[in-house]
Amino acid sequence: MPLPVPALPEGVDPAWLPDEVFRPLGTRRVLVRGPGPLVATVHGEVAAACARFGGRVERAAAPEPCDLLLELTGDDDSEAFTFGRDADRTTVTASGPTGLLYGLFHVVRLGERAFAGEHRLTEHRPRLGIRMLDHWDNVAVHPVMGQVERGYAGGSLFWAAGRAREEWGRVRAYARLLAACGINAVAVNNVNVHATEARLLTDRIGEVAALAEAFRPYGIRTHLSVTFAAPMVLGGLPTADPLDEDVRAWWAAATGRVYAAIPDFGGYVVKADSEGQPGPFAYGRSHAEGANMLAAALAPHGGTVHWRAFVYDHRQDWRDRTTDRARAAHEQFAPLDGEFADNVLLQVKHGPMDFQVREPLSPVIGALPRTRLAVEVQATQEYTGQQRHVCWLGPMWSEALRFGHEGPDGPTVGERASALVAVANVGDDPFWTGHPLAQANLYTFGRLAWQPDADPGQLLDEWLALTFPGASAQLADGVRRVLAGSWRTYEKYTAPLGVGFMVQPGHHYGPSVDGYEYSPWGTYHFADRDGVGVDRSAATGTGYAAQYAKPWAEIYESPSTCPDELLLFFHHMPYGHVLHDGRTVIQHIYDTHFEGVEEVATARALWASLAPLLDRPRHTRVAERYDEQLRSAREWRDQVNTYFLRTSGVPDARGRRIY
Ligand code: GCW
Repeated sequence: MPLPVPALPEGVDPAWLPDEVFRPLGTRRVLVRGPGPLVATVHGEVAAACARFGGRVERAAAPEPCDLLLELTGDDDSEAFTFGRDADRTTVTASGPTGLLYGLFHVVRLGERAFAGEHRLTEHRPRLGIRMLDHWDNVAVHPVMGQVERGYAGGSLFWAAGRAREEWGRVRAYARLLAACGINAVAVNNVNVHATEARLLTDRIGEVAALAEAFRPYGIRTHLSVTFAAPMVLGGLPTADPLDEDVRAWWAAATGRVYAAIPDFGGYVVKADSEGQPGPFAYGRSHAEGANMLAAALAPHGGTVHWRAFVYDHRQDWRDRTTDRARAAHEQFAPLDGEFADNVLLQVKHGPMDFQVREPLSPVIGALPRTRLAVEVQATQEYTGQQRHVCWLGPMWSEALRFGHEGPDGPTVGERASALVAVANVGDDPFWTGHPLAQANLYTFGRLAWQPDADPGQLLDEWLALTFPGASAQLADGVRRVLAGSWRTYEKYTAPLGVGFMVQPGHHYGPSVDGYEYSPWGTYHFADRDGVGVDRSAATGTGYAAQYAKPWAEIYESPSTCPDELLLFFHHMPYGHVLHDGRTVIQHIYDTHFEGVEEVATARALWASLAPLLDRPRHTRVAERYDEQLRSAREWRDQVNTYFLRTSGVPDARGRRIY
């Protein structure tokens, strides 16, 4: 029986799966062969397309003439598929059911091209086995963080005011969108696990199981964020010491019950000893001991621990120049290499700080060759405009994934990692992502997780072709132009040369140059009348640069070889220092802030010109956000430029207005 395609609730945007993209497939004769529930999903997709566009779907036992054959040839857990076409038939085969599903969406992406000419038989296989979204969704509304921590797209798709939201159709439609860009894992609650959320592990596991049921037909495994203190807060034990036998038994039993409810459960996500969350330190145990205890509970069931490496001191004294937040994760984790169990993934943010618009690659990624790694990026735009600004992050993620941490010619991060994880950017907003153009971030993330060395520009084009099927050249070109350079534009009007955190504390939106300069969270620019930036060299600074392997340790150590865009992350430089591009540091600050605002104004005008080519709700939503983006960009420009004019006393060489 075909599984019916989930219907989109009234008014909800189809994102990159509008009906139209199924036309090429839906007008043909399609044969779907193979048993099992995921084949029923594929069958349902093809049946819906054919019902709409006049084609025919068949489920024959033996091969028959057809335009498209989708065939499951085995029953393994491979996600790979082959695609090819001879003179008159297109064929997709897979030895595992999820592979067939991905093969179907490959055909959808190709559109008419899948049915034209001949295609040499090619195999397609995801580079990363876990392609995951972490939802920072709270079950109960948090008094400060709301329903979704750092959420800019409305409420949670999963939870509302303390309980499961039970809009299963919408969750299934979401699962379908995720599968279409290759995502295969979802964590359904916030890594900051509050009291209500903690119980999802035990007496409320049924709600998680219901979500898992909605995700399963699209090949997505469900994960849960758990609190390290669960044996105490849920089990009534006096300790959560990972080496205590009762604690270990408690986790083993609790995990057994999770698998009884959700046989294909993915595993746990854990934020421990980080920003106030409990962890193994309280018992004098290491992160490896903590992670391995959970790994032991999950191993008999095939589950994985995502143990986050986001560990640093958030109670620093700004007067103490020896503590450097950037160093913290490497200090904690590098010595533990080789100690983690096989089913532990150390989940590392791509940069050493916290999802700023520009950071170097985290040195943790190169420091644990014997540890499996998950690299974490942030699709929710906490520090990149909060989905009020256009900021397509594809190029930033791609740079991180293509970075050779042992040197430009060595293995890349994409080759080194076992998983790619993004903090999700969706909510119950009709456009899913608040800003309609932020859908491109979610799509690009999924596709990069499948193929980390993909050209992000091509992925953007792919997203465009699906989201705006049949778009005129003017529309496609316009949308591409407003997105393609938007990350660099955002960087220009916000944070110069690798300085981060010049944001308003707490909510992190809008400029505040000194917002974190004297705070316990520990991030500084150290601007004074002579210069700006953080000396992280080994020779005279915090020593952070030495956490990298060669050649990076040497490249970052010296201002003469450090790339300009990271100069102030690694060095405290005089305002008059001349960059590789010939400008002084101070002139770079002024120029980029003026340029950034101009680029936003240009993009806004370009968007306005697309009005006749787009549906009203989408165009209006983006146009309104551009008004706010332009206002905010001006505020950034004027605060940053004024701050540095006052601090340095150096006038703008071009005599522009600074306040
Ligand atoms: O960036 C910080 C966010 C916190 C978040 C934390 C983390 C979930 O401001 O809201 O907490 O990172 O990644 O754990």
